[in-house]
Parts: sequence; C-alpha cells; structure tokens
Amino acid sequence: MEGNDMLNTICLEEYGKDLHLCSNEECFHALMKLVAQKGRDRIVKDNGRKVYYISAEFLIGKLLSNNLINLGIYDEVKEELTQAGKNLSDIEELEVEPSLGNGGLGRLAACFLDSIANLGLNGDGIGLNYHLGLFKQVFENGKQKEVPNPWIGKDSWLVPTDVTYTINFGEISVVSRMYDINVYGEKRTNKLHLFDVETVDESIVKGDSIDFDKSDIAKNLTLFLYPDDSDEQGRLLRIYQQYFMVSNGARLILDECRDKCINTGKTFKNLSDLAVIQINDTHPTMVIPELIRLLTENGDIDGSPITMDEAIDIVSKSCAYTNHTILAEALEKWPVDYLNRVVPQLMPIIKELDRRVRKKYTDKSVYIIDDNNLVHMAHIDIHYGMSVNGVAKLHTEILENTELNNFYRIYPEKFNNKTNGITFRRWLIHCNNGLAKYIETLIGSEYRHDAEKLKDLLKFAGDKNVYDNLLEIKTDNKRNLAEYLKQTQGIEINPQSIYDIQIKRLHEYKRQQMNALYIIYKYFDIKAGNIPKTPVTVIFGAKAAPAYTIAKDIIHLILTLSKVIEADKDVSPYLKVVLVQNYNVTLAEKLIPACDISEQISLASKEASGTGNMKFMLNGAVTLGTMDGANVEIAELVGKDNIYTFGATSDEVIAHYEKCDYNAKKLYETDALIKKCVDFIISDAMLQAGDSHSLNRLYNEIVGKDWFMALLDLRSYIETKEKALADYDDRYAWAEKMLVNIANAGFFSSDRTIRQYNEDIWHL
Ligand code: T68
Repeated sequence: MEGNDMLNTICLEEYGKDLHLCSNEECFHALMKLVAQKGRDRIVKDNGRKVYYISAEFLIGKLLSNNLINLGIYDEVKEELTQAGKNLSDIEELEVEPSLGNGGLGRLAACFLDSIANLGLNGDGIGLNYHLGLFKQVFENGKQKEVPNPWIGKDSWLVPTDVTYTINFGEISVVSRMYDINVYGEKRTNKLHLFDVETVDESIVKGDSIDFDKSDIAKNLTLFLYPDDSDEQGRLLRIYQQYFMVSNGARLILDECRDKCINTGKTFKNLSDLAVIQINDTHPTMVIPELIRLLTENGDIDGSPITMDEAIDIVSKSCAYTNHTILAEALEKWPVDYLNRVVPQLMPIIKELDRRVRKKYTDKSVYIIDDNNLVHMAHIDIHYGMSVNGVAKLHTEILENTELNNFYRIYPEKFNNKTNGITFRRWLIHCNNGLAKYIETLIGSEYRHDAEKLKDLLKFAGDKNVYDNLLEIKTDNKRNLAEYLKQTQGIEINPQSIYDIQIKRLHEYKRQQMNALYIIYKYFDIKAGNIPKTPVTVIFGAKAAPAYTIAKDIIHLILTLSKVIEADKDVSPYLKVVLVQNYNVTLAEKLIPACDISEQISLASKEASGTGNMKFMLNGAVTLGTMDGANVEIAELVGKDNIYTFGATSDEVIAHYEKCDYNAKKLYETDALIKKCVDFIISDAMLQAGDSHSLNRLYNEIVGKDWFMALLDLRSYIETKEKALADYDDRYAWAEKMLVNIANAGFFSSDRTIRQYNEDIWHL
C-alpha cells in the first residue's frame, strides 16, 4: 500500500536509514520534504481573477500538522510514525512558531488563507517577513519584559524566490526579496508571499531587548512587527514598513497581471477582471495610491499612457477594505509631513484623491486630508475601494449607523457584513483530534467539509452516554493542558477544577481588569467561608503592547494577585490564578480544547467580532460574555440557556460616550462591593507582593477614569459568573450546553466566511 512507507522512503533517500533510526530532527525534515512533494501537484496556474490578501500580520501558527491535515495524509503519517516508535507531537515540538502577528486580525488572515486554498480558490497572501517577530514575552518580577522572537531557523517553511524589486523612498532605496510559504489546501496550493529587505541586519538589536537604531532603515525595516511608535522615528519606520509592503505587493500584482494580459489579450484597463485586493485594516492602504502611481507613470502593458481618471477607476474597482475596529486611536492618520518625507512620490496622488473628494462633498468629515494636515487612511479606502466590510453583524451596524455613518450615506452600496470565521481544520481537527474523531462516530465525517452538518449532533441531546463521553474528552484535554503547562512553564493546575479562560491581546476594552476584580471578589467570598463545590482556575494569556502602560499595569495586577492568592492557604485550594507566559497560537491550541468557561467580556460595542469566542464554542466551552461582536450571533445560535450574557448593551454604552455621563468615581463611592474589590488593588497584601507605583497607577486609572467602564458591568459580571460556576456542578446539564455549542458552531467556519467574500466581493 502506498501510504505506509511514504516517510520511510524519504528517510532512506535523505539519510540512508530507516525511519525508526532517525532522530526527531531528521523526521521533521523528512516530513517537510513529504509535504512539499505532496503539495507540488496542487499548484495551479490560471488566467482568471485572483484575490490578493494584503496584511501587516499573518499569525499562521506551526504548520506541520496543519499541512498534513490539509493534504489529507495526517492519519497515515501519524500511523507510520507510531509504527516506527515515533510520536508526531514530539516532532511538532521542534517546530518554531512564526512570529508574524499580534492578535485576531493576524489570525483571521491565516484562517482565511487556509479556507481560500481549501475551497480551491485562487488567492495569495502578501505581507512582510519580520525576522524577530512581534516580541517574546517573559515575566520578570511580576512584570512583562519584551525580548526578540527569532523564528527563522534552518528548517523553516520559508522558500526564497528570485523575485526582487528596488523600492524607492524619499531619502533612500532598498532592494527587496520575496520569500514564500506554501499554503496547502485540499484542492490547491496557494502562497503566502513575505517580502524582506536584502540588507536587514539582526545584529543592530541591542542585547536581549527590542531596542535598535530606528534611523537605519536598510538594516531595520523587517526586524520587528509594530516597532515602538511612541516617538517620531518609530512612526516614520511604520510608514517605511507599510510602503515597503504595498509597493512590493503592487508590483507583484501588476507583474502577474501583465503575464495574464499577454495570455488572454487583456490590458491593465481590465485589471479588475484579473485581480482583487483585500486590504486588511488600514495598514496596507497605501496600495491604492501606489497602484495609481505605477499605472500612470508606467502606462499600460503596451506602453500606451493611462490617465489619472483611468487609473483611479481601475484601482477603485479592484480594491476592497475590511475594517476591524471602531477604536478611534486604532484608525490610522498619518501627518502629511511624514508622508512627504518617507514617500514623496505618493503625496501628489493622495492630494489629488483628496481634491476630488472636496470637489464632490462639502462635509469635511469625509475629507482625506483634514484641517490638521492628517491623512485619514480609512477614508482613502472607502472613497477609492469598491467594498467596505465589518467583521460581525453588530460591528457592521455600528459602522453604518454611527462610526462611518457619513460615508454610509454617500455609499450605502459599498457597505456589507462578513462575520468572521475560523478554520475548523486547525481549531478542531488538529487541536482537538479526540473530539473530532468522536463527533465522527456520532454523525459521520461529512461535517469536515460541510460544517453546518455539526447540527446533526443535536439528535443526541439528552443522551447520557454521549454526555459522559463529551465530559471525558474535556477532562482528558484538561489533564493534557495541566501536563503541558507543568512541563513548559512550571505552572501547576488542578484538572479537577473549572478552567475559566481569557486569552487575547491585553487591552482595557477587553477588560481583563474586570476579570481581575471578579477574582478579588471571589477571594473575599472564599475567605468569608463560602467554599466553592468545585475549585476554580482562572487562566489568562495576553501580551501588552510595549508602550501601553495601563495594559502592563494590568499584567502586573494579575501576576501579583496570583502570588497573593497562592500564598493564602485558606483560599489557594479553591482559587488559582494563572497568567501563561508568551501566549501564542501553539498555546491557544492547548488551552482552547481544555476550557470550560470562555471569557468574552469586552465593553459592548468595542470588540468588532472576536474569533477566540468561536474557537472555544467549537471545542465545547460555554461563553460568559457581553452582547458584543460575534457574541451576539453566538447567543442567537445557541439560545439563552447555553450562554451566559451580562452587562450594558452597545446602545447604552454608545449613549454614555455621547452624553459623557459615565462616572466611575461615583460607582466606586456608592457601591460598597465595588469599592471593596477596587481597594484591594492597593491593599497592604498587594503592595507587599507587588510594585506600589504600578498598582497605584492602575487604581487611580480605574477610580478616576475607567474609560472602558469595567465598574459599570462589574456587579452583573460577578452575578452571572457565579451562576455559571454553580451550574457547572450539574454535569449533565452542563454537557448539554457543551453539545449545543458544538452543534451550532458550524456557522463560524471560515469556509462560510470566504464563500461570502467570494460571492459578494471577489467573484473569483
Ligand atoms: C481584531 N483586531 C479585532 N487588531 O479586535 C477583533 N489593530 O474583534 C476581530 O475579531 C479581529 O480583529 C478579526 O477581525 C485586531 O486584532 C490589531 O491587532 C491591530 C494592530 C495594530 C493596529 C490596529
């Protein structure tokens, strides 16, 4: 039979010995060869329309198992390895996770590439090859420290290509090179193109820090994702990065389209028949003026001129924009002066785009360049793109009715919703293979291709045998997580306890601080003698942006709380607080299958969608959340008995901001419970265990401002969480909630999301 010695054959060729004699490193290398061989015949070249997904981040995670799954050889390979006395997960441990993303936006891009390839669609990713990644988080004295995260080793999936361009900036030029990572799907192999600068120099980074000479662009351009932008040089560097990404991307796109034009007799005037460019948030926005520049300066494929009118029309029909946030501080606005310095060749085009807007509209709020000489990147996307989409129903409604209402009134036809999704191949079949296999015994394997089929699981509602099995799988996963955290981080957790998990970027709007205040409540409650029937482990995973002081103070709060509670023998058997170090995709794949309660507690209206919420649901966790982002759609799908919702609604929150009537101080002073919890932050116990400066600063922030209204929802959060924890003890009732959540998760497959992008926007 073909399958049984696929790997062995490669080991013999490569090392002249059988698989069972190879080291894990050799096995990993052989597996990479095997993947490349199997994926080769799925490379399809065609002259049709292709989507280019341009993004500053691609949080792709480790690739080995996923590639095996997508190539349909996972089970066979696992079996062959087992026969040879090898273990796939041990081999996987050798792979280093690429550090090319930060959070949801980057992970969404990765799920999308996976779905595009698996649906057999023609689409590549375009991004940057950051050598040292975002940063690696380490904890020292209860604080986050950032160190470089080098991830490109000798066995990397990156393949250098011979595509290079000279990229010109105002003051310097650099030479780029394109590196590719194959994206394997069941139906075709696509590419993630990562551009790099040939002169990059990792040695300019100072010691074990993320500090480097920000002025030396030729050396630093692709060192880090989101280099510190708290000073002017840092902000300029971000513009250098963004332009480098889109100029390379634009030239690659035009080169590929030129070939297709030659094959089909088309010209660049037909660009929108050949290419569609999905702009992931505003970081790649400059691709619009850059394409216009290239078309007007270089003309058509036969050298005939393309006018400004024509170029704008061509590009506007080819570009589409996805918005991922309504937070004002995240909507990019670059000073004209910065753009003039870094990319002077683009400024005349941006001014022309602005001039045309001003000619048509009197409403200043839709101008591209404002009175303070700031260029609003999102405005370029909206005026000069053909589609604007939000990432969950509620988010798109808020864009249309509030945040971008002035634009919605001009271009109602451009606005559309695409509720986010996740790839079930990574987030179920790979990370929770036990559950995936069990589901198959119940409803067959069709759900692997048609996620909506998970609904068939509802037939088993009330079946105690099925409930027992679901609970057992969950307990196995909890044990595996406990084992993994002990091995890798020296953290001990009790698999008999309830795992309550909040994993996401650290941000005040996501309200990790509110979860911490609940923990303080629970600490007092246990101290007062209310011993919970089942102990609780509250697990966090989060990186804070290096210059975001309050976020770092919240990390310190959590780590200090963890220490204080651990030391209190009255409480520690029943309540444990854990903050895992360097939360990433690899850790998420262990945490999510083990979770009982999924914390999705953002201030309503602020979380555009969330995608972790979908991963948890699919893996049988029950959501504790606000009516925000995609939680709203989860609640609709599972019904009120299978989710715990609480807190102010998005309308109420938006009204508070409009009226400026939220007063944290008043809530603190009038509600004794709230005061008691907040005061604990600066109690003697805490100040002795932690850093008083940081804890006091956070205390003052919460009492004096609390911009994301943690105190507003604290009471209803405590009540609702207490209810969820109590309900957990009725194991069959809980298992029913698990079943209903899994069964209704099908809608959140990114295959569905990508089909919708294709039907409504891309038309591939
Ligand atoms: C996230 N955005 C949204 N942004 O917060 C989340 N932004 O609700 C949504 O599910 C996800 O996008 C996918 O749509 C981000 O992750 C960033 O990381 C970011 C980074 C720099 C600047 C702006």
